[in-house]
Amino acid sequence: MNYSNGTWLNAATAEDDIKIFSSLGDAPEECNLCFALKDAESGYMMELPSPNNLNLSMDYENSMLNITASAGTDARFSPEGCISLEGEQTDYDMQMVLNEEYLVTDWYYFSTKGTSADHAKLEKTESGYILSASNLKNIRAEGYNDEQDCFVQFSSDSDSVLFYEIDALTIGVKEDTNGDGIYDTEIARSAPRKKGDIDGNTFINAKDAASVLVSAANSGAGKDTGFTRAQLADADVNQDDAINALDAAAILTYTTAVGVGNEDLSLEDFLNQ
Ligand SMILES: [Ca+2]
Ligand SMILES: [Ca+2]
Repeated sequence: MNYSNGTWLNAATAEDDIKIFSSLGDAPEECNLCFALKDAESGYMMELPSPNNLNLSMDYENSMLNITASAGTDARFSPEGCISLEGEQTDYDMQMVLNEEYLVTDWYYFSTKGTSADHAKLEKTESGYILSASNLKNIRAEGYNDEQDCFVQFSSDSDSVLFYEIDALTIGVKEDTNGDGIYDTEIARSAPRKKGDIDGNTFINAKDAASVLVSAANSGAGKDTGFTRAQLADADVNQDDAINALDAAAILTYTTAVGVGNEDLSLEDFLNQ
């Protein structure tokens, strides 16, 4: 469990043996606590005595599962493709990277990010990924492979949703409205990616600029950017490989230009003027 290139030095010798070691980095935040596990086909859980920052990875033969949480108390991994988390009003990011023969969609990478949850579970099924959580407000999900990257953001009042593939570029989100276990009602789908449209609602506006500023501030303070890979790509509107106030300013001046009568002006054309 947890990433390390030095696992072979710390091989566990029996199925119930767990070797604990740490990988060394130049700074304290680069030092990982690692666990060498003999039995790589079992589920594993980690319980913490009190809510804490978590960043855990589990390598299975067919998948790499990852959880990050701001206030997690219990994290579980299953080799069947299931990640679950308990915590106290925790923000979370659950990711799955799957080998080709194990895929259920066109995307080998799939992640969901949410906030303020006491429990959350992401499960791979034959029809897609099911996310169950105590709070499904403001959920972001992303799937990608080497060719395409798709991203969807939505809120739901239900207990769980199904993410499924509409086509290789489109994630659909369905609710089970009558609780019969069949996800029947589409509530959101990903839009084609557009630079500057950070929340993916097809409009480029001041809200997108504000989120770029928040993300840049987080990054400057050494925190997670809060953006998915697709959002990071769309946030760098001036394409200088940095996400900062210049990008936010470019979005704002563009929205102003559109607002004063240049409705058909694209962000790309605006920046090239
Ligand atoms: Ca937008
Ligand atoms: Ca930039």
